Amino acid sequence: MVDTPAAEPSPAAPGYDQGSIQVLEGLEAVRKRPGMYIGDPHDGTGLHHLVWEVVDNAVDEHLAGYCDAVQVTVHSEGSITVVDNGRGIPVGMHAKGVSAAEVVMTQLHAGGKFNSDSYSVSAGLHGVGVSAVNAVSEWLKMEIRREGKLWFQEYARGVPKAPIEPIGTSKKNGTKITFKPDPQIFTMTNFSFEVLNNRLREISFLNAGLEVVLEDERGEGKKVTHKFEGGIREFVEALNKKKTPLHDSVIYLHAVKDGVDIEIAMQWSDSYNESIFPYTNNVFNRDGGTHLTGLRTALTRVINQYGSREKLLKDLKNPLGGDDVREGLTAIISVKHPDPAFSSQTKDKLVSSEVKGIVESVVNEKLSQYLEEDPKSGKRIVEKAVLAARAREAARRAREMVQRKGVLDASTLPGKLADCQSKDPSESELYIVEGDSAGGSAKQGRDRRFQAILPLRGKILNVERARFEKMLSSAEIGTLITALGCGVEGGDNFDIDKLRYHHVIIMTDADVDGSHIRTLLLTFFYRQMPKLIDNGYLYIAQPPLYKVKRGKKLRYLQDDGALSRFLIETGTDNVRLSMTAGGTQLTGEPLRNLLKDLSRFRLLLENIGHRVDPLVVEALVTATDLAVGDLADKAKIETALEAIGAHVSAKRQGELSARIEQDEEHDRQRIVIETQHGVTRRTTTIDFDFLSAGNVAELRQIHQGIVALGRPPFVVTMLDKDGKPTEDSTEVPDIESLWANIDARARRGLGIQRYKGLGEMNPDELWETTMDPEMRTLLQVRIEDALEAEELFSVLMGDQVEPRRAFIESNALNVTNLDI
Ligand code: 0RA
Repeated sequence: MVDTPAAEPSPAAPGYDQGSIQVLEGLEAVRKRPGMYIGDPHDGTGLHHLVWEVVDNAVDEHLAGYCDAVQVTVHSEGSITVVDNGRGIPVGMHAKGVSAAEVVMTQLHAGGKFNSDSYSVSAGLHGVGVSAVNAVSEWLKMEIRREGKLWFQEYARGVPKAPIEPIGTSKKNGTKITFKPDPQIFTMTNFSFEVLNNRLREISFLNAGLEVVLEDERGEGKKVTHKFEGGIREFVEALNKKKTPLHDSVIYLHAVKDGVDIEIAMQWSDSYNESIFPYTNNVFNRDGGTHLTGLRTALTRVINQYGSREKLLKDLKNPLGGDDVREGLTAIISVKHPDPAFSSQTKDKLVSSEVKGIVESVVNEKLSQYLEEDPKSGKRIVEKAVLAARAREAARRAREMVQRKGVLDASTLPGKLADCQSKDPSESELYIVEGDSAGGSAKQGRDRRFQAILPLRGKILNVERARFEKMLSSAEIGTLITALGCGVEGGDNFDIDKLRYHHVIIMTDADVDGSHIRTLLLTFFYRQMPKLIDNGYLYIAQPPLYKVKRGKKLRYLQDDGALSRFLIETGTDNVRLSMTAGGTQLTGEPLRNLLKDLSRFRLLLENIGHRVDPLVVEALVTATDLAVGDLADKAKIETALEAIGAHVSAKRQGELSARIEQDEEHDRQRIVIETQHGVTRRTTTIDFDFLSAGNVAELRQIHQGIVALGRPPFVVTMLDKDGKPTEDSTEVPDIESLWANIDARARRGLGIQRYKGLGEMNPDELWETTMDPEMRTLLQVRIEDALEAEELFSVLMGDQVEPRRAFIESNALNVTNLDI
């Protein structure tokens, strides 16, 4: 909550008046209803949206011709940095002694006031600007390089801590924003590398020459750079990487007409799918719109014209249809429009009517020209369309055949299906199970009144790459369609009312093969029965990863996180922690919180350790209180260096040397510490950036909590049933050993089994953990956000296998936690 400043002006930001009260009201509105402004704060959409809002501003700078590099860095404690080399947010004084930058950062929709560039994407999905990001950030730090200076300002929950001020000099230009999404607002605070990377890659494809870097400081650390001089041409090449193109070079059309910039890249391959991705101002339009319609209309016309002129259509009774012309086509159409109109706030569909005609005339003219100039490619493209027209005719006949055979209706249920007794879809469930052995256990363990089991053997056909008829002829898919009873989209006879189960549950192993099969099934449903997903009928089962046994008591745990919580829980049960020096004693919840803090401390240090020497950082946060401001003070730096040296040499042998350099931009010193331990040499730079980082602040905060407990050694004492101390008591020398002691205590007498697959569970276990509606966890599959589902899905399916798996593992079409 933001304090109301009306009665008493905040000392940090003097001069509050009517205007600033309105500002606070605006920011407060965002904090109260974050969903309305930045998207759902609980499922990751809102969280990632914060990044897009800032990145979009950088892209605007690029579109205006001032920025060619953007870097996004995910920090390990939950904050994120976006740096660009654009013009920098204007810093001049605006009305009432407030800088323009502060207005941009605190007033909703303020960006446009200072910006008259013609194309803008920063209207964003919800069109609120970076001030919304600021409002929902626990803290935000902003550095602006502009007019020869480096300007700095910091905010807490949208409120400036002090006016913007120049803190150094710089010859560069640009903006750097670091923010920490507020955990009071976001329950989902974990940035997904995949989600960030996919969108950032897409942004760099859509903006030729813009370099976009994503760095992930969590875990082992990752860094990827995207830069495509060829822009959407390279996008199409990437989409077609695993396909066989019919012509070598991607067809590229570009024109600016009536203030609208149109770019189209296309290439036909021997595949059977149409993949046209329409964008407006860098935003994907999942439902297409006037640009897509214009392109389709013109394509059909140009290719028919060219085909008949070249006498390539002689054998056909009818002209080529749109579907024929587009079979195997991969295309990007990217429109930059100064004032586009959309059907909805989420920009699913472009409705600006003039765009259709503009696109048509561009394609009519330029594609005809292309085909004239490259007749070899032209001929191949037409021949492919002719084949498609013939195949379509054959397919119609084939479909009539299969329909007669009954694959598409449920009159004859497949033998592999163990159906349930109920005929009421609303209470019936179908488990699609990987492998016959798990299928066997599921059949024995189920409640046959309402649960049906369909075991699938091996990998189902990859439906993305196959023609409809071929797919139907695959036994596994045919069985599945028959069991579901509702037909498929491509069969023209899909009927959701005929679906026999309202819970269709995919149950696969938690390994690589299992995730691949799950991906293939999701693709199948996504392509052939999207309504099943729309209606919320598709689920993913969540078998547990661990079985934990103590005596006769059994627990099942979902994942590694659950195991570690369980160990803390049991390890602190009936335990008391006390200081020998007297005073503090901890039991129960406070003790558990201490252990959670300790585990967080270790995790943060471990993460930092991938880049710098963690022992130096530990020394910095535990043995000094060096702050950003102290970097201008030689004496304070010397004192801190001594303390760091002492801490490090007390912990291990090795060399340590330090030097002090000048950090011009921030008008401060920078401490560079070189350490050598065994064969590892490391450099740790302690500077403005390092000391302002969120992880250093959090490490310090946790450490202070621990210091407040009192001095080691500690005593861990077991308590009896009545909470009375027993004889069983151990002294631990320091806080690190406390962790080991509790962990060992927790594991004593426990049998921990890690399941490798469903096959390891007997029917009872499978029922109890994964199938019993009272106990199980199910993930509901949703297609909500166009960007994160449809488009990425298609992009990945045509692409390499690895990222495809990773996508499904980390977001499985925006899977949300349903039960429990
Ligand atoms: C307002 C006006 C101008 C640029 C920006 C805002 C701006 C905002 C952000 C946010 C992240 N990076 C950014 N870069 C620029 C126009 C500046 C001018 O006219 O000089």
